Amino acid sequence: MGPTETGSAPETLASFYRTLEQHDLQPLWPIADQLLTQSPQPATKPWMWRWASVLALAERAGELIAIHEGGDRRVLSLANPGLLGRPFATSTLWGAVQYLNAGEHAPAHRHTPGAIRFILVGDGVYTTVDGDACDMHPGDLVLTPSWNWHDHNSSADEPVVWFDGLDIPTVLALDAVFFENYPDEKLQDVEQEHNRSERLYGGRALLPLGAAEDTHSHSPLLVYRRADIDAALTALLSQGGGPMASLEFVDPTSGRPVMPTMGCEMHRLVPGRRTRPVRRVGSSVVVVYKGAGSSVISGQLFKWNSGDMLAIPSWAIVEHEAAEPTDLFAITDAPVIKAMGLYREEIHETPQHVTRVFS
Ligand code: GTQ
Ligand code: FE2
Repeated sequence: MGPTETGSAPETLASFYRTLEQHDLQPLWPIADQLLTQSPQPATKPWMWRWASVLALAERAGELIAIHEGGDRRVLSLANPGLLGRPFATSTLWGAVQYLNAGEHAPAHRHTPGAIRFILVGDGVYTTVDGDACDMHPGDLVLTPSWNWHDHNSSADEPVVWFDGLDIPTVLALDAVFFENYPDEKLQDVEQEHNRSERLYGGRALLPLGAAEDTHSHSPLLVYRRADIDAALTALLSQGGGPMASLEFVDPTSGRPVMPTMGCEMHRLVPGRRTRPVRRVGSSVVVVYKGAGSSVISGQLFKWNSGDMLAIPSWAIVEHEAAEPTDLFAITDAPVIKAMGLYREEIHETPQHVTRVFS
């Protein structure tokens, strides 16, 4: 027998709900519209971390914290205020600044979360990735994919600073985190000449025979150089004309994203031209590699300069406008969203109304 037209008595319902709770059950009907929202409602807030303050605090960490204190990495993570104190830039992405003093070494370990390094300041560091020493220079991208051993080594006479992007929140949500220190917390032996992956896979459409059929979950090319990135952006921009030329870093053997869980992009903005408002499913973290300008994210204006870092939540409407020649580096969770068949994007015609200014 079904319920009556007038509904069940409030006391009866209240008692029923208590009983459900005691049985570890929850009714859908009171929460349906919070779960199945018309569109994504991210907890991630549009946010910005200013280079000047991040760098000053990283320098302070360089004075106060020895490399071996905690995790063997001197890293400040971007903690999005929307994420309740969790150390994540967005709901799916870890963004951080890593600071290595002159002559320091960060011993080897490996973990299932994958990482990228985008070098910001300084020269004279290499990261050894499963035995392959990858030299790092400003504007280069270096991959340390899932479960690859990695240690960072400085022979510089000044500190080196880079941006770390990892898929930690995603791998955590999937309960797939594993971690292991290298035996005796040492550095890896470097097998041979540096930059092996680059010599084999870099910069040319010429691959070792069979490489394109090899099955691997990430790019075998581990370094992407600033000069190549710059040339690719210049070529793209001269074809498209702007306001923005965008490229994706890919696995040269497959054309796929560099990692299954994280995408890397570079965008060049033409000064004085505003990009069309666009929103996409999936979040990203943007690093202003060089330049100055502003972005409107969900109606909020962010004025940025070189080194500033931004969190862009899923489905937030985004527009950029540079005041001088600008290159934006970004990590995204797009490979996950796309693999799951969840990708959507919307391009809008009219600029957003700015309702707030980030400060
Ligand atoms: O350099 O190995 O930002 O393991 C977070 C976790 C950097 C690293 C991070 C890490 C590393
Ligand atoms: Fe690591």
